[in-house]
Amino acid sequence: MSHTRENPRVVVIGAGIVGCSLADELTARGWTDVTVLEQGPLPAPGGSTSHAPGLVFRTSPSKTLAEFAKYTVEKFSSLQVDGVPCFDPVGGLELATTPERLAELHRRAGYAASWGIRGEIVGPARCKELWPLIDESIVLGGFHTPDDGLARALLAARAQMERAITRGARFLDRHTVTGIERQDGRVTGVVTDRGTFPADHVVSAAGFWGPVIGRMAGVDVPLQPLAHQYARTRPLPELSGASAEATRPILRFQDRDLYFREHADRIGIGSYAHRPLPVDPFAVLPYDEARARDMDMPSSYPFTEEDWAPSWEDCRALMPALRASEIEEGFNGVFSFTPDGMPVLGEARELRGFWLAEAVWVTHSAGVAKAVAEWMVNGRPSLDLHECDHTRFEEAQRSPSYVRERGSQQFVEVYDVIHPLQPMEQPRPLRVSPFYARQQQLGAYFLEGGGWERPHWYEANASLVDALGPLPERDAWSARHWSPIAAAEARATREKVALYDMTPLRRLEVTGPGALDFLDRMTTNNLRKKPGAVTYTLLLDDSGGIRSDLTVARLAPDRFQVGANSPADLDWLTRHAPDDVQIRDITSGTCCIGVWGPAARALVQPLTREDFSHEGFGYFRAKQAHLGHVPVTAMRLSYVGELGWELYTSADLGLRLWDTLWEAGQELGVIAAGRSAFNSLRLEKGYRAWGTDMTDEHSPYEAGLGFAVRLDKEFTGRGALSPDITRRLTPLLLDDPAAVVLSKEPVYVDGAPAGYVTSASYGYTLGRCVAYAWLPAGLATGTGVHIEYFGEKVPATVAEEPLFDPKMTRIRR
Ligand code: FAD
Ligand code: THG
Repeated sequence: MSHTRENPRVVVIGAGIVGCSLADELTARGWTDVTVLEQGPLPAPGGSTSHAPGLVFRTSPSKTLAEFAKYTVEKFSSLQVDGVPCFDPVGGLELATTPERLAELHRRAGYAASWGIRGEIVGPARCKELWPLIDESIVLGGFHTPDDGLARALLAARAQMERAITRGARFLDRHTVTGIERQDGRVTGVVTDRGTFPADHVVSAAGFWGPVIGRMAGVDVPLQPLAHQYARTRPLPELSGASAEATRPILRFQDRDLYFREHADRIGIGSYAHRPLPVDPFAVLPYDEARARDMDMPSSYPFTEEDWAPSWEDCRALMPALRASEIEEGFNGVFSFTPDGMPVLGEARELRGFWLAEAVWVTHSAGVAKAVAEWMVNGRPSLDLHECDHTRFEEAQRSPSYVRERGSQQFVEVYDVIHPLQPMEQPRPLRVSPFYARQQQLGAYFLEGGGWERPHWYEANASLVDALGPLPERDAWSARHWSPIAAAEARATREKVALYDMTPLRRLEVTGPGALDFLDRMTTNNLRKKPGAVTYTLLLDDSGGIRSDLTVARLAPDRFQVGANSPADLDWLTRHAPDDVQIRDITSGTCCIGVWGPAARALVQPLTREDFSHEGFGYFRAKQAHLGHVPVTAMRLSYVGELGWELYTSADLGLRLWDTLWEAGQELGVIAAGRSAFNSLRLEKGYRAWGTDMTDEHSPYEAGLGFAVRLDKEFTGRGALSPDITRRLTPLLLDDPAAVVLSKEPVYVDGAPAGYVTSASYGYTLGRCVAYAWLPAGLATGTGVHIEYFGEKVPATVAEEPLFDPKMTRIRR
């Protein structure tokens, strides 16, 4: 097979910053047969890179994006063209003019500390010192990041292109890709207006043209191009004599959706304040036609004055010197927005050998290129990319209207203060479980995840709050998308019984004569058990990183139900499955209720002839049963750490199942409970959430999941495992019973940042906030640490797991 050859033929589509960087990273790894095809003229072919002002702010709530940006800065700092460096470390400054923004800047300072980015909160006087043109009387404070700065995007593209060429790459401009050739589900070549290029791997680095290239390949590229305004002032007398391109930090004024940089004696200003201006990528003009119509380039549309006017007033309020100035030139420049604001990366599900490196900012470009090159060459990137993997989107999140609506919303929200639990507003509701009508009747407070409406608590339980006694007061931020009702629901689950809608939990059906061997080889735990067994097991990659944690129920000799996490699990298993194994995602056609609490057995047993006693239906066992009229698959396990079952049935019978359980539970005091209580209960039990607490960057031993690894069998990733660890997913309890943190806050050991919080929730049973954090291994139980929350140092103590019910007496009875 040609694609497995030592030096495979790679065609990269697009010579923007991403394509150039990718050619450099691939050739650096020994893949030197790289052809970059570009429709426009080099070195400024007319895509988004050709007019990017190149601001690089590295801080992000996403660790992965921060890592991409750190690498970009590091790499561009080492590159120059004709003596001009490709990165200018002028620093970054974000301004707050409202108390909410100042709080947000503290939070951002926390992300920076968590991800290893230098930065500090500064007062208005220091802001003025850093940017003398601002009116500091409207500024409450700023976040200064001295190592951020300006990327010279076109120069960096050129430097990387030239280096790639010295290693054997070729760049062909004025070649427009018109088709993708394929055979037997694999890409074989790229068709252009000037001939066909055979290829073993093809990468779409076509920027906002991604959907156009995608259509040629039969591959979904969920991004929406939108125009964004950028303008330059006339020369300002205040800046006259400036010889350098820029000396002051790149500047953000998020309260007005604006950013600023110097262009010698002019100021460049970008705005996200205007209405979304979506662009149809299929209707973008070719380079020469755009030029003929007086456009600078295909990605640059005429400046719409009316959209700019309010922002110009905001600019002048911030920088009074601008009152005497004017805009000299401006344009509406196009780039990509995705439904969740993250890039779209990875090998296409639909076509082997066809890769995506799409929706990438200049800021993240080199980091993305490195990760994609590693992925192609080594089979695996060295960073956790699950937030960027194109397989993350659910079927329901791939429609063009979804991508357009969500992409536009990302534009609108780009600088907004977003709470970690804040749900999207549109399109909703998209996916609902069969119990939706009942949930509405009970006053469910819905948040959204994966397109699903998910109850976080039910107003119907408000009357239970009084009996709890006083709860600690919450600050305004942690009180958002939270209710004391969650505490009451947690209590009711520990003391009585509650129904949890587990429908969004991903379910795969794996069948066929090879199913057992396949699942056993793919995962870490022993699956060679009789039908009726359920096993908690891990999916590792070749390097021993955790791709997912699963429950595998053997329902029949050749039929398994797998409880999984993201859509990437389906993709990963499907990719590796032999011909005698079939894998089907059954989530949408089925539903699930978790019935948990000490009274769970008393609720369920009278409804069925099957034996649901402890002896007759052991922990981590599965059975088929009828509950009233409803056939269910029951599994005795519980993510909340209480006695009970997950009950699965087909979607059509879901409502009937809910009503049956609800009626039977009335005399037991059954309630419906939501995810807020659920998350609290699972953290008290120490049950990890994949993607949040651990990813493929972590080994099972680091994550505290060594108990699910059986070294006496063969499985993917086994050879790379080592029990020696340097970091550990560490349980913390906050010392002050009234304190809370949320997630991603930095953790300080001996006064220095040593790690970050992954998940946190108030533990209502424990009377303390529980936080899990990645910290150096070997911190003894009882060690005191600090978690930084809004700039405050909150004391916490390393705890011993499990924090709740260590003897499992509540589950195994
Ligand atoms: P592009 O640069 O668009 O490259 C894609 C290339 O593919 C193009 O050259 C195109 O001609 C080529 N191509 C497309 N179709 C075909 C085909 N069929 N055949 C052959 N070639 C094809 N980012 C930041 O990080 N910081 C900023 O401050 C910043 N400011 C911005 C300001 C504005 C006004 C705009 C518009 C964008 C800004 N961005 C910024 C975003 C950034 O510019 C883009 O995200 C980035 O340049 C995308 O790079 P790319 O290589 O993916 O795409
Ligand atoms: N239910 C089902 N499948 C799932 C989940 C679920 N798959 C994905 C995700 N959630 C997996 N996560 C967990 C985490 C912990 C447990 C179950 C699923 C659990 N652990 C026990 C423990 O750690 O003590 C038992 C482990 C064992 O006995 O091996 O219960 O919620 N269906």
